Amino acid sequence: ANAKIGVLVMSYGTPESMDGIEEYYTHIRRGHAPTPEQLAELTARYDAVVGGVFPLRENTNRQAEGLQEALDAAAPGRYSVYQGLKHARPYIEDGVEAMAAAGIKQAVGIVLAPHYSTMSVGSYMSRAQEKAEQLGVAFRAIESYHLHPKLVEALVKRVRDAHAELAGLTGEGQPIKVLFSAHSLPVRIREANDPYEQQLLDTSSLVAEGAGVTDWGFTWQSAGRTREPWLGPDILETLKETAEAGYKGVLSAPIGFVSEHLEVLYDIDIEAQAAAKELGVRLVRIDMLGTDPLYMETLADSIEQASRAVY
Ligand code: FEC
Repeated sequence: ANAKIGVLVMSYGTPESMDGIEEYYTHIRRGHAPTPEQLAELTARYDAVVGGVFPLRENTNRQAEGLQEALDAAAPGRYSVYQGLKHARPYIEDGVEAMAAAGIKQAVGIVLAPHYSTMSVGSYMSRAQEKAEQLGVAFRAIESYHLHPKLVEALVKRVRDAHAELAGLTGEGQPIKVLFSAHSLPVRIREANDPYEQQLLDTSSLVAEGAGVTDWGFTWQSAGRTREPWLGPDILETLKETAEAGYKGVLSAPIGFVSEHLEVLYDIDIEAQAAAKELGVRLVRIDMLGTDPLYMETLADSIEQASRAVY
């Protein structure tokens, strides 16, 4: 029972360089290469925010290191952290292989995204589970941690701070709307009673309550470019309605994400920001969690609880 426990920390993954965008996009599309137009469009989005550097990789590396430190503080020597990415190297399967090669027999998996959907966390976990089974590693999945008190506390602080900043910009007495958001998914997740939407609403309402915010809503962002219907309304639509209702300030709280990457730096900071400007509305975004100790402790606590239950 005292053997080392492997911790597979999983994240979305990002290309390593501009040359890697096509391979990455093909992986996201389950082996179907994008058309030249699609590739050019995605490349332009990366160019607009990162100009050759992909912040998600560095952010995930830092979070994995921060988690190792938090685990070492809680239980010295007991856990060893490995990375596994959904759409880039080291892939989820590579992470499980690295653990097995190090002689690890018991593992816990956690995703750097707090809310569960069959199409998000569920698909990370089934890939990890399958590889672990092949290699004889016991694997326990942590499905969500969206109501962990420390996660909520970290988000409450960010909403409070950004709300105060925005109130300073819009001026005394101007109405401010807080818009929580997360990555949209195809509407068909509803057929399987997927908990994703409810979990996101639960986090939003706890954070709003903690921050003393009563005027808030939830909206989707970053819907994929496919032919099937995705969950809406999209943040660009919601921004327009909010402006039309007379709001002068919007606080963007993308609580489905935990670090700065394309879906935040482009979809919120460039695209939604431009739309807000056009509408005459001030838009301020909360800081992302990154390696906030409260977030690292959220992950470490969840891992400790899960591993104590089985190992
Ligand atoms: O910074 C970066 O390089 C990566 C940013 C990034 C994050 C992210 C998170 C999520 N996604 C989720 C679901 C989908 C589904 C499709 C899809 C497509 C893309 C494309 C890019 C992309 N995603 Fe992503 N996602 C990020 C980036 N995502 C680029 C391809 C171009 C496009 O459609 O915009 C559609 C797949 C298909 O075509 O069938 C579905 C979910 C999350 C949040 C949870 C998580 O982090 O796992 C859900 C970050």
